[in-house]
Order: sequence, then C-alpha cells, then structure tokens
Amino acid sequence: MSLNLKDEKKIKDSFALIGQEQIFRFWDDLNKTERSILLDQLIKIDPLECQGAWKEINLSSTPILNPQPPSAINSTDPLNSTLVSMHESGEEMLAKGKVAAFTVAGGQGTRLGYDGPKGTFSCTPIKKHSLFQHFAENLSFFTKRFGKCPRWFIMTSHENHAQTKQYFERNQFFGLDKNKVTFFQQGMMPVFSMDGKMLLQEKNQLVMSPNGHGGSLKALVESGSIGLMEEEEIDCISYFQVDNPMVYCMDPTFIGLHKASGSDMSSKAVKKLSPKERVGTFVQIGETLQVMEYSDIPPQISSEKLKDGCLRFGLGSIAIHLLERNFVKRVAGSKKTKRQGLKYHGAHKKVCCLDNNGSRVHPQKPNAIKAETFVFDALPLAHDPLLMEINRKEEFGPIKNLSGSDSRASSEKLQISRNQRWIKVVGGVVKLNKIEISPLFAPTLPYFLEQTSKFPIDLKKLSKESALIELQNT
Ligand code: UD2
Repeated sequence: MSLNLKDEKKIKDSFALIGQEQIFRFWDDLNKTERSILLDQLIKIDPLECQGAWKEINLSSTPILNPQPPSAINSTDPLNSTLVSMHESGEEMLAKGKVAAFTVAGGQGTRLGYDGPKGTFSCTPIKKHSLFQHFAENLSFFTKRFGKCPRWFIMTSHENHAQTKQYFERNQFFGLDKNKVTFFQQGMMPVFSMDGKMLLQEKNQLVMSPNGHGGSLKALVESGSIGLMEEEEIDCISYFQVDNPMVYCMDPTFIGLHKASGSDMSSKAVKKLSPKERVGTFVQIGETLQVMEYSDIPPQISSEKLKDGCLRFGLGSIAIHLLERNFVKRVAGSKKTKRQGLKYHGAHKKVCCLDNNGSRVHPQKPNAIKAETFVFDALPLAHDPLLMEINRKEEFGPIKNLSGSDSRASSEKLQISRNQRWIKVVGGVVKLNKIEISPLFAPTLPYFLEQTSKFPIDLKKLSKESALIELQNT
C-alpha cells in the first residue's frame, strides 16, 4: 500500500497518543521501503484497542465477589431417556442444515513439540487418523444421514493457514464437499513488554501474536462467515477445539437443549479431576455464568471443598460451546474498528525481540505479555446461558502434551476405554488392547446404539488383539 506523508503523520500520531512512540525509534535508520513496511503493518492495528487491551490485562486481578457454583443440566448419561426429545429436536435442526461446525485451530502445537498445524497430528489408536480427518469423518456421518454436508468453519492463524489449507487439498477434503469447508485466519495483536511497550521483532516490524480464540468471534464476522450463515439460514455454531478427538462435533441432545432454552450460548461442563486441572472453572457471579481460567482462578476458590470432599467449584470447561449466529455478530461488533466485547487476558511468555539499541534479545525467562481474548468470556454477555454437564470419559481426551497427561497416549487410552464401554452397551465384553470405532460408523453413543441395531456387530469377531469398526452399511 502506498502511504503519503499525511498518512504517515496520522499513523505516527495515533501510536504516540497511546504512549507507543518507541516503535519508531529506529525510523531514521530505515529506508523508504523499510518504513512503508512498518506503516503497512501499523495501519492494520487499532491503537485504541491495544491501549484498552493493556488496561484490561492489568485489571484482570480484581477480586471476585461472592462466586457461587452454577447449576447445570445433567446429561452425564448420553442415553438418558428423559433427553430423547431433545435429541430428536437437535436432529431436526441438523437435518434442516441449521447448525455449522466450527473448529478453532489457530494455536501452534508448541507443547506437543510438533512442527505443523495441530490438526494434522495423528490421534486415533489404530488407523492413526489425524485430528482433521477424524473431525471430517464425524461430519461425513451427518452428510450421509441428512443428505447434505454441514458447513465447517476452521479458524487458522497467520502461522498455519497455508499449511492447513494445503493439507485438506492434498487429502481431497477427506471426502467432504470442499465448498462446504471454509478456512479463515484469526486476528493478531502486538506483544507488549512487561511495562506495556509494544515490542519490535525487526527495526521496522512489531512482534505480533494471535489474539486468542476469543478473536474467533470477530474473525467469523470479518471473514464473511457470519454473512454466509445468514444467507444459508444457519442459526447456530457448534464450537470445539482442534485438540480433542473425543468431542461430539455435532451433538443433537446439546443442540436440542440449547434451542429449547432460547440461550445465546451454551457450554458443556465436566467434573474436574483436581483443583489444579488445567481447565477453566464455571462459577456463577450474581446473574452471570462465567468461566475462570486455570491460570487466573484464586487457589482458595479452586480448592474449596464441600462436606462430602467434592470440589465446591467442581465443574470444568472443556471448550465445547454452541453459539447463536446473531449473538456472535452482536459480541464481535459489526464495524472493524469497534471494540469487541471480550476482555483481554495477559499471557507471560519468552519472546525474542530487539532491545533499545537494536540488538536481538533471546530471553531465558518471560519478558513479554501476549494479549488474548477467550471465547468463554462471551458467556456473561449471553442471554440465558445454558450449562450441560456431561461425562468426561465420553467426550474429553485432549492431546496437548508430548507425554504424560493430555498426550496422544493418554487420549488413545481414553478413546479405547470409551469404545469398550460402547461395545458393552450393545451386549459385548471387550478386553482388546486396541479398538477403534470410525465416526463414519457412529460419531456418538446414541448413534452407535442405533447403527448396531441396524448392522449388528459380530462380537465374536472382536476377540483378536485389536478391532476396527468401520462403516458397515456401504
Ligand atoms: C483450553 C482452555 C481451558 C480448557 C482446556 C480444555 C483456554 C484459555 N483455556 O486450555 O479452559 O477448556 O482448553 O482442553 O482456552 N487457539 C486458537 N487461537 C489462539 C489460541 C488458541 O485457535 O490464539 C485454539 C488452539 O488451536 C486450541 C484451543 O484454542 O484448539 C485451545 O488453546 P490452548 O491450547 O491455548 O488452551 P489450553 O489447553 O491451555
């Protein structure tokens, strides 16, 4: 973009006004092209949003007044007969194409030590399908059932966008209609020093970082995805993270309950394993339902126990939500410059950057703060938010770490025991080392029951070391 002197002054003034003039400290060393690279980057950044973000990061430790445990609808048994009508109404919504799937996949697998988009990481015990393929097969089940492919939105980031798209193209979208899969990138925010100054990566370039999955709401609007949903009369978004292969990508019961409650946003909750488990905790503060992130919750709240020894605040967020399209639009704000309604949190990180003399710093301890918004902060803004408690063994086996808890090994183990339980429900006893049930056959327990009644599994055949239950009705 070619900017004139007037533009240049305007940009410089707008950053000086928020106390960030240090980003121009190498200006005199830069040639014309280098200067325009910096200006091009800055013109895409909203200085007032950055100023607001820094203020909010420093406000985030305000005391929490009288939190109470929230109430939740119990759906710990996916076959609970009292929820059958909800399942049916959710299916109706799916059949009419009223629900889109949405995966947030902007993060890098840093903790996994994996070089590539996390969604391309393999996750299933026998076929070793990638997370993306596994979700694609979930959606293929619904394509087959209702005769049309649900829309799937995938949020990537600057770092993994091209690779993610290429991966899908190389794999022919795993059989999905490629016109139904939309990729878009999330926004970025400048990274701050510990005293709130924007850091430089080069003399003419700020250090930037993805703005957190809360940025997905704004990105859904700005990418035109919400507009597309409006055109296609898709009302509701089924939101899940890229790292959990056990998620019910489309859960009719959850959708039915969400619809019946008239909620703007609904969330799934599980019983936390311990006060320190790295999941957000649901709390009720006055009228509002809220999630307190594991890094922010005061220990006296997270570890408070009831007389029976259970955690008082025992419901954890596993980042599975349903969001109404119009609610997303409202929270995100329709104008580009308008601040979205989600507050910023600060994450302390080690970030390579330039010091005041222009020398590169490789820090040994956190020297920077990344500004991120979280999607669950939309809950307090939602009308009638609904919380549904589910059985964690049914739907939560995330892959985040290379080894130990929340690793591929722990997730596969959880997937295998879930599969064994499903077989037990249809009358089998399986003690196989490995068993994989393709989501093409059944993506959830209620569907597994339905499918096996149509295409009974020969349980005797499942006596080998491992078994694969694939699509049997083709
Ligand atoms: C997240 C939740 C935590 C709990 C847990 C369940 C947050 C802040 N915390 O913890 O409460 O629900 O998951 O597994 O979310 N992502 C983006 N863009 C970003 C940042 C993240 O798309 O800028 C995606 C990322 O690709 C992943 C998801 O969001 O799918 C979670 O991100 P994370 O790994 O930073 O969150 P985690 O595991 O600390």
